[in-house]
Amino acid sequence: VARAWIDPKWAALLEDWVLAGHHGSMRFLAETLETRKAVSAWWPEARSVLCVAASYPPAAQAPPTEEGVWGRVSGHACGRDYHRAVSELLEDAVHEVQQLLGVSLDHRVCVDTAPVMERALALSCGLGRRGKNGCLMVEGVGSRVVLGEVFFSSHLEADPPLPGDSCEGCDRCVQACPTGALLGDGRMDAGRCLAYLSIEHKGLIPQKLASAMGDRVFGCDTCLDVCPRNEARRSDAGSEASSILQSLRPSDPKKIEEGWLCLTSLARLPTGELRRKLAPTGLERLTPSRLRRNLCIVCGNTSSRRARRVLEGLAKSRSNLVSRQARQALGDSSKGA
Ligand code: B12
Ligand code: SF4
Ligand code: SF4
Repeated sequence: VARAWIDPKWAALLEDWVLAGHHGSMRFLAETLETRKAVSAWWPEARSVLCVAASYPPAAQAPPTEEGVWGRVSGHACGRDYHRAVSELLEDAVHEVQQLLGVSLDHRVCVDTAPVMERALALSCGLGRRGKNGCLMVEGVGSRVVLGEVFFSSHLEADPPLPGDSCEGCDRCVQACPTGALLGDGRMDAGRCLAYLSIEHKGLIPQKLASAMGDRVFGCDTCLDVCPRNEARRSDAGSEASSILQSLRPSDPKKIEEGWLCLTSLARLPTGELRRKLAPTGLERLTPSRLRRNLCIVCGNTSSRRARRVLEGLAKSRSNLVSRQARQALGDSSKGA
């Protein structure tokens, strides 16, 4: 449990980060800066916050053996959309407590759904420590967790932050980042981060960064995959692991659960069907044209005739973004001819 209060050192850090332009084109971060710096600016009555971390297993590292061009999906986006899944869990928990106590609690649930510094709140009550990859690391669990909060207008006793540094001389994530986005002290230049480019960025992705995307079609897990603190969960890859999010996953769409999307099949889907297929998952956040843009990039990074045929089709897309990204990828991929 944390106080509904952002430590001024984290508020200042966020402000400096935005002023330095490290937020890339995520304008919503600059526009909500003042609100993020103080919980009271978002909800003046908030006094306490229950902070939770929901773990998820890593996505399968190898693509399925079936034929096709496969795109890698980050673990946090496999299966059911975590924003909805964790919000429902938290609402259910509050409901149960209210029933037990026979009271009505004035509260608000947030799972990446409100302009608050979720990592700062989790750090302040000792839910975990900060890694050099910027992520909150939970003792014995690692950083493959998503965060959620229940804000209350009542006072609850707050927990203290954890002492110590969990990185202890390690800098594997900083070295492994394919684009050098991690600055080494917990900060990142989001404009260079593949998670940002594939999920948040709306425009064309320049060829140098597109090449670095490799087979990633949604998000990037490299700085989580190399972290020794995440080793305990590595053997769970692609299995029916007993994590909170895994237990909430529906059986459809199967391949997204395993962490891979068949791009050759997706490329053939009309927009309406594409939307329907992705609606229950975290990939819903991508518009069909941004998903097709990412698909072009992965196909461009794949040396196969099949990938080239997909690109030739998408080069004729009515979406300016998709056709430009496809043409850029074709220009770069004489390799597949
Ligand atoms: C914008 C955003 C992004 C951006 C920018 C990420 C970033 N590092 O700032 C992009 C699109 C790149 C992104 C990527 C990912 N994201 Co994101 N993202 C957010 C969002 C909406 C805001 C984060 C923010 O304000 N960033 C600005 C920085 C300055 O603030 P901060 O991260 O809170 O800063 C803390 C630490 O990074 C650290 N720190 C940062 N800089 C420095 C510098 C110094 C000197 C020190 C001492 C400390 C320090 O301390 C700060 C204390 O709060 C949050 C949700 C939320 N509302 O908080 C989710 C959130 C941070 N993302 C999340 C996830 C899961 C991811 C990905 C793993 C998804 C993926 N696999 O593709 C990647 C991870 C990339 C990474 N290494 O951070 C989770 C993180 C869970 C965790 N274990 O920490 C969050 C909390 C969403 C959630 N509810 O679960 N994300
Ligand atoms: S998510 Fe990928 S690109 Fe972004 S900082 Fe981590 S390793 Fe680098
Ligand atoms: S890889 Fe090493 S430096 Fe990076 S977060 Fe994990 S322990 Fe810290």
